[in-house]
Amino acid sequence: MKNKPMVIFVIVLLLALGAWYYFSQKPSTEALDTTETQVTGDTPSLPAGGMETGEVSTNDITVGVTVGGVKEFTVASDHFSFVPNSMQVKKGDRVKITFSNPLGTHDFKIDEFNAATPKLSAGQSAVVEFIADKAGAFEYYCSVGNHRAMGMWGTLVVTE
Ligand SMILES: [Cu+2]
Repeated sequence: MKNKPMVIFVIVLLLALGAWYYFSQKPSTEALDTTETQVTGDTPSLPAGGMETGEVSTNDITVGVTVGGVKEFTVASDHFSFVPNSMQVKKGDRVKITFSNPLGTHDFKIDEFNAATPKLSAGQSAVVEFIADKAGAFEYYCSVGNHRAMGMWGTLVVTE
């Protein structure tokens, strides 16, 4: 078996080339490592003013998405709070709010605009739509039990 060392040499050479090829590709695979923050229903509840994910902007005011002239928001109950807990629109805007309720029994109300969902059970969602025809800061809240007193409210700011 005279050429056995030659076979081993070729195998080692191929392995070395393979390793070199693998490691030379590595920088491009690492670039895929930047995972984005997912917005899910189970973000832990934080005291007012802490969220930095998804729709909630860094200054904690959510301005919504404008679709066909309508300002659209999605608000979720999160234990005894709303996420987001602050929204902003302009006077005269038509506002559409989808309230989703993953857990417990809750509703969503803004008295000043006669906007209210029915009381929702876990897993339900409902939509309210109204025209923000006056400027100011208005509280939205849950009217179930003492939820509002427990902190289940937020602020809709209507600017001029
Ligand atoms: Cu509630």
